[in-house]
Amino acid sequence: MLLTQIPQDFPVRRHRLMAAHPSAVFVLPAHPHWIRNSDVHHPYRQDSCFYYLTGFDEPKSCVVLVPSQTGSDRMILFVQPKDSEKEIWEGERYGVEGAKKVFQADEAYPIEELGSKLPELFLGAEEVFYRMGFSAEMDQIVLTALESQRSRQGRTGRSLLSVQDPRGPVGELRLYKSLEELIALRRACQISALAHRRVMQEVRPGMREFEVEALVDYICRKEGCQRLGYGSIVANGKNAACLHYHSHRDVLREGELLLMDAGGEYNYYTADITRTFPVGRHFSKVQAQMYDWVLKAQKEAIAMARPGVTLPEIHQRVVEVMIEGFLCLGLLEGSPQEIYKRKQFRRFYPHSTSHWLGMDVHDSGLYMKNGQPRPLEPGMVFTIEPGFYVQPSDFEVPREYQNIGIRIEDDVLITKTGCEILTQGVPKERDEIEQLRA
Ligand SMILES: [Mn+2]
Repeated sequence: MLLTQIPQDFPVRRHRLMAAHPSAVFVLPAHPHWIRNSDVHHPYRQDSCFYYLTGFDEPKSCVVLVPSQTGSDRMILFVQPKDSEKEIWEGERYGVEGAKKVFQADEAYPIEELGSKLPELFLGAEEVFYRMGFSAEMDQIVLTALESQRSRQGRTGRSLLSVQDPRGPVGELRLYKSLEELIALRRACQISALAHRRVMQEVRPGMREFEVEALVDYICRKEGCQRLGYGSIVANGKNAACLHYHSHRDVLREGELLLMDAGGEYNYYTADITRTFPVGRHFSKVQAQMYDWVLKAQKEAIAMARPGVTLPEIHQRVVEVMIEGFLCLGLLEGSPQEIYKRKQFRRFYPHSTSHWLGMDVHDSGLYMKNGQPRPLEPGMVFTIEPGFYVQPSDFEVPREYQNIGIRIEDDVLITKTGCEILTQGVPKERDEIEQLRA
């Protein structure tokens, strides 16, 4: 079903971007539609930066943002033209007219005309934002246009065009979530929390990991998510020690823990939640001990999240708590300072604690600014996800600790005074989880 109108957020974002770069031209192609085999494609999802600026979700298109001397920047959309024959197969298109009428493009052309129109659009610009290496075909079009423009512009005394990655400036905008974005993100988080909760209630020994994967996918979509924001991780027992585990063919066994990392995507914004719970009714004693250290680290990290603090500071505190846990359980020996300095904690906690979250699960935005970790500011959203993993190959660990991987992950929004946990709706206290499992 085609839209007849889109929200005003999109033009507002474009104006903000162009106001920050008044002599730049932005060229952002749509995400390629990857082929799975022969003429069958993978499901399509628009590139996040492209969507953020346009709201346009068709493949084989390109947006060009052009400054103007009068101060009113222009959007030119290159799109797939209407084609009744092709639309029978691929679905209805907006076409050139729809690009102008619905998406408020100042001009729109068939995508085939990009190469011939681009040189004139570069006229008067001082820099071009284009992601070099996007695709051989697109690189060729942009490079040819740049070269033709450079050869003309050289004699005018104007600077030659430099090329930069648009994900820098667009990512900077995306890092601070607007009220409209937060509505979508909150919804994604609520739905995903509900899905985690239900999965926690429904999982039974003997189910397959991919069955659980289908269940979380179903609940998220049933509740209004268009898709999941990333490939879920559903890992029983020792599989949880593999951080990006995806084969999902194993069977859930009584007595082991299930780690599920999954998040629904709502209107292009995704949640990112991990919970670890017993496949049976209860945590074993060792599982509970390990779980409590992860939970303690996670809570301390959340308590630290407020404006001015940095992600490395939060990570450091998490690592300190986890080292205390590894020492307490007798899994490591020595002084905490030495273990920290030699990074020996990485044997059981090999990843970092946080990443930005938004349209992409690992969202855009620089982690460092002027060579320093950037202080958190209101509007930033990120994950807090400490873990504790015993690798199956780590035979030096006592037997009862083997085959266990635990992670607890929530999403937080930095507010003026602290943070708001967006994924409150899913329990992480052991007794609450065991209640659901009963
Ligand atoms: Mn995550």
